[in-house]
Amino acid sequence: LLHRRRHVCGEARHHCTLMAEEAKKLAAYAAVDNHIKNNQVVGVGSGSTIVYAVDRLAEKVRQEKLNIVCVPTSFQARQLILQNGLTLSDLDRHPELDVAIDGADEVDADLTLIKGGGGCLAQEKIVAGCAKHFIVIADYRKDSKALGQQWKKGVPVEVIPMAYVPVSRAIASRFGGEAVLRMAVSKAGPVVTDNSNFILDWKFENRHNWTEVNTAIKMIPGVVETGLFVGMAERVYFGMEDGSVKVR
Ligand code: ABF
Repeated sequence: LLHRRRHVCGEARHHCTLMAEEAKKLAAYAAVDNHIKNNQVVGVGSGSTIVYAVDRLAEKVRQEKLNIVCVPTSFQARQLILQNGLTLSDLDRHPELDVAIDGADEVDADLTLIKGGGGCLAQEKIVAGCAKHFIVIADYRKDSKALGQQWKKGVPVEVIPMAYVPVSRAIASRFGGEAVLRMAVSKAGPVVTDNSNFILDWKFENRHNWTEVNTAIKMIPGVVETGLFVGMAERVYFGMEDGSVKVR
């Protein structure tokens, strides 16, 4: 039965049971219902969980005739906004957002996030940084006491292509572990971000002070952004296996 209920969702990298999909939807709907109000500028995240949030947002806009402007965090988010008939904008026209909603790969007890498992992180961090409130939506598998306990693929780091080898060496020599160039599923070449950069996945071995590590990695020449979101998330909605929503 479990086998039959398995399906591929969002991106090819994800194989989730139906339960996880339902949990994503629960979290997304709760966040939109609690945080979206009329006349807001809303940052729209990337990934598979945000798809449910945009569905709900579009439904609310239609039913309640809300005036909402959306700023995307990726090409995928831009397409979602357009496909759902929502109003598309950008940071030129709306550099201050009321709220940004986005998914995450892992959330620890301090609301520090790992993001970028799906390849989007730099634009996500920019948009979240412009928002008065940054709200995260996730299923129960992302809920963690300490980073690395749930998400085993490491911290994504977006790098300028010519710098990926020196950046990888610098991260490993300074913080241990290894920082591996992310390859496309086809293995034909590296994953290329929306900003035409590469991604290193830093598989760390120890517990770290994430504020310090994030700052130090960002200082390495060639690093564009890290997938560590420290002190940014205001609230996280987890859709749980039992059908409840946990808010942290
Ligand atoms: C993006 O989507 C990424 O930053 C994060 O890695 C991912 C979460 O995806 P999903 O909702 O599919 O788990 O926001």
